[in-house]
Amino acid sequence: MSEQIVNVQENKEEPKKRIFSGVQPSGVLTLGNYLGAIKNWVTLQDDYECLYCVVDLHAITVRQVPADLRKHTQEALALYIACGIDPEKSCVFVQSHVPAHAELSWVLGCNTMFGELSRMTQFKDKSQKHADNVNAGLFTYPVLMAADILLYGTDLVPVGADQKQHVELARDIAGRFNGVYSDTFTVPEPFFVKTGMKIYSLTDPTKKMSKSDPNPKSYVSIIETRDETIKKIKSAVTDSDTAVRYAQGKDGINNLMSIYSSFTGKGYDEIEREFDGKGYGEFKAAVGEVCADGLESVRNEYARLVKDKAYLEEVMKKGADTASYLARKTLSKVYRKVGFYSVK
Ligand code: ATP
Ligand code: LTN
Repeated sequence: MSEQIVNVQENKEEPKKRIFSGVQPSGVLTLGNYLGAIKNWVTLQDDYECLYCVVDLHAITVRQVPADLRKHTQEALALYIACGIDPEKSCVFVQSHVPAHAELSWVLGCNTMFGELSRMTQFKDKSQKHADNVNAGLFTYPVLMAADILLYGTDLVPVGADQKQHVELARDIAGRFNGVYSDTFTVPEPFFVKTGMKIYSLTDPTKKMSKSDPNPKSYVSIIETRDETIKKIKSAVTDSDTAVRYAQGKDGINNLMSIYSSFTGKGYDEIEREFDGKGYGEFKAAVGEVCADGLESVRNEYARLVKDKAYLEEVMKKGADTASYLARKTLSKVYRKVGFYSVK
């Protein structure tokens, strides 16, 4: 493949740092994914060389309905673009389209200790949640994630706090491999764009808002209708107090204040003043409005894009070409270093 068709490549004069991140197509993306991840990815595109992946290989660590997985993969890609990721600036692709992820994952797995993987809290959480399907993939999930990151010489990995342990493991694996086989991988840094940006479930505000939650009332989907969003926020679980205040024990209100703040840019003091003497009903209606308004352009753009399958597939193909080119270079180096026999 020629260098010209690769839009993400090492710029020899002014090297930009490289970023890699991904979301699993395990459901319809939520307000949590938007505010906690994708919205931040958009702002990084000009200053970094970004690769944004739809990590479908990771998604099958939990049982998926095949037709839904296919649909959610296409939807996730359309949503990345609808949220403002520009495929001309960033490499947008689907993980299973680049076989090097699975290939590197095997080699890295042979350089990762059982004990290290046993300590991963996401494995412990997910194996409790899916006790009937504690499969080997769920256990080796972080190795595949390390492969995603290390294949591209990634400098920074923008993720939510829940993924910090996985990025640290990727660093440990890279460091160990470099020690044994000589310098091969860039050791990545986790990159938390906005601390505290965690959105909680609307039905249980002590739990993270999650796209795989079986109760759709617990999350705001980025693409549901305006009325649905307003209705869900209106019925969000709060407390028996009446004052709109950010305080300990008021998880539901704190969560709504954080959502309101993200869309309006207002601080908590200002929000408290704005709703002084007004009840929860009025506050919830206002949060619903700003949230529905804030997502409107994404919704509209998504509705247009999702119908354009030809365009989405073109983006997928171009992204996979770019990513494959970069990934192959790393994989060949790794294969050589570990001693795999190569024939010209
Ligand atoms: P699942 O429900 O399948 O476990 P999820 O909705 O929790 O998935 P992921 O695909 O695991 O989402 O995460 C994608 C990105 O979105 C990660 O960077 C993660 O930190 C971020 N993210 C997910 N949920 C939230 C949330 N509620 N608040 C803030 N960020 C979130
Ligand atoms: N495990 C991540 C998704 C993910 C990822 C990655 C994020 C898979 N591979 C590489 C950053 C870099 C999650 O569940 N949020």
